[in-house]
Formats: sequence, C-alpha cells, structure tokens
Amino acid sequence: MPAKKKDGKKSGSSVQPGTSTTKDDDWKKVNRRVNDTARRIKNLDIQGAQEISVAGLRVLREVAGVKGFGTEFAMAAEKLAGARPTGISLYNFLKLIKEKKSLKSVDKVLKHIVKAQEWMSYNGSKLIKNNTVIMTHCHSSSVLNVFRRASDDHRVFKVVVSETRPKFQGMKTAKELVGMGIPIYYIVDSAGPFLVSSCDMVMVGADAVRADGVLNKIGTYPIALAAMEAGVPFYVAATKDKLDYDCISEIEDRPDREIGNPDELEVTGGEIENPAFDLTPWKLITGVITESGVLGQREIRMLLDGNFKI
Ligand code: RUB
Repeated sequence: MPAKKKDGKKSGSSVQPGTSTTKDDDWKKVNRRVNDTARRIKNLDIQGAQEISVAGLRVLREVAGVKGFGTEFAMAAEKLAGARPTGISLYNFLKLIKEKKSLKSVDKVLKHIVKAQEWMSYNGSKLIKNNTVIMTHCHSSSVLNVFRRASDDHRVFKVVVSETRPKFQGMKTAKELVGMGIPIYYIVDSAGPFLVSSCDMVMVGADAVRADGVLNKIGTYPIALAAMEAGVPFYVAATKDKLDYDCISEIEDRPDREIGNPDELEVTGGEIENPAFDLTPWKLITGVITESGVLGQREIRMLLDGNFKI
C-alpha cells in the first residue's frame, strides 16, 4: 500500500519496483489487445483489407491514448500493418496519422472510411441493373456494401459466389448475401472461369491498386481472363486508400498447412505453394469503383503520381 503524503495524496516514490501502476496496467491491457488483434488478422478471423484497417486503427487509437505516438505506437503499427502485407489501406492511413500525431487524426480517418464506403457503394450500385447476375470472389466488405446499397434501392439481382479456397471466405460472403435477402449461387473456384460467360458482370474487391494492375484474392485473375474472353465487364470495388502510392505491396505467402499436410507431401519430395493474392492486369479491368466515381487505368495512374489524401 503506497504511503500517504500529508495532503492525503499517495506518494509516487513509495511505488516499489515491480509494482504495477494504473498506467502500466492500462498499457498491459492495450498491448494484449494489439497482440490479439494482430493474431486474429494473421489467422483471418479478421479479413479483407478494410476490416483489417478498421480493427487495426481502433486498437492503435487505444495505444495512442495510453502511450502517445512514440515508439510503442510505431511498434504496434508495424505489427498490425505487417500482419497481412498485401493490403495497402492501413499503411496509407498510418502514414497520415504519423504526420499529425493526434487522436483527432485517427478519428478523422475512421470517419473518412465510413463516408468513402458510402460514396463508393452509391457509385457501384448504379452499375447494377435489374435482373442481372454478378460474379464475385472471396469476401470483400466493399463489394458487399455495393450489393447492400443496390438491394436497398430495390434492385433485383443474383450473385454467383466462388468458395475461395483454401480458407472458404466465399461462404462468409454467401451467408451475408442470403442474410440481406439477395439470391446466390455458390460454386467451386474452378467453375468460376467457366460460368462467368453466363454472368452480366464481375465485381471483386482489392487489397492493392497499383500501376500494373490490382491485387486481390488468389483466383481473381483467371476469372478476369475468362470475363475478357466472354466480353463480360470486370469491376473492382475499392476506395482510394487501396492505391499503392509508395509501391510497397507484396503478395503474401500463406502457411503450407492451409492447403494440406506438408509432412505427408515431404515423403514424396513435393512442396506446397500458397500465394494468397494474384495480380489482375489493367487490360482485363473495366473500371475501379471508388468514392470519386468509376476510374480507369489512366485516372488511377494520375492519382498514383500524387499522394494519398483524405
Ligand atoms: C480478402 C480479399 C478482399 C480484399 C478487399 O482476402 O481479397 O477481396 O481484401 O476486401 P483475405 P475489402 O480474406 O485473404 O483477407 O473490400 O473488405 O477491403
């Protein structure tokens, strides 16, 4: 029990080495949350570039609240942004926050995410006509927001959802769409390129929008190739925070055990490759649906020459 000074306040000097102060306790709790969030991002409990950004920013706001924007903030930011290296949004947002170093700037970014999604959804929903069939791949909250908006606007359409091996994020998409009352067909990934010719449009999300194309979940590229062959428009729903201004995005290599048992293969001398994303080149992309409208390669290249702003 710390001794009391004459004025009744506890004396700081009486805290014994090893005794936790309230601030230490707060930090331990927040630090645990940083580690827990990074772990959940890594194992895909939290997935999709946007959900990763929001979860990361929320916990980093707590870090800043206890420790400010110094070393601890930088280390936590690196841990969270590095948990999934392909997604660019969190990196872009952190760059802005590190310049301003204020809780206000974190709140501004969190508000911006909501507004940008609203405008992007509005712009995307205008592309969806009644009685169309749209193919999507993986789980993108941006694509789901577009579908939600179109459905709220009483547009009637169906969505073909590919399962998205090896972690089956397509099932998450399918369940959310069914929950919104939007009819779906659930297919295996290998059926995607075959069935795309019977769709009116493809709409997928993005982890990074770059000068050479768009990075999204592995399996996006073959759908885009088949869409081009069949003359089906291929759209990417992605707010401008996905733009890779600093050319830092890389394709994440996921653990072998997500696909199979490496020990079983080892005896045969085989190895497992598990790239999580692929690159769809611009020649296969009809447009990127952003908060500022549907943009083509030229407009994206012009934006990439500048810096990310909100
Ligand atoms: C998710 C994925 C999503 C993008 C965009 O991959 O590829 O299409 O991240 O999502 P994973 P959002 O499941 O490996 O994270 O639109 O939500 O940012």
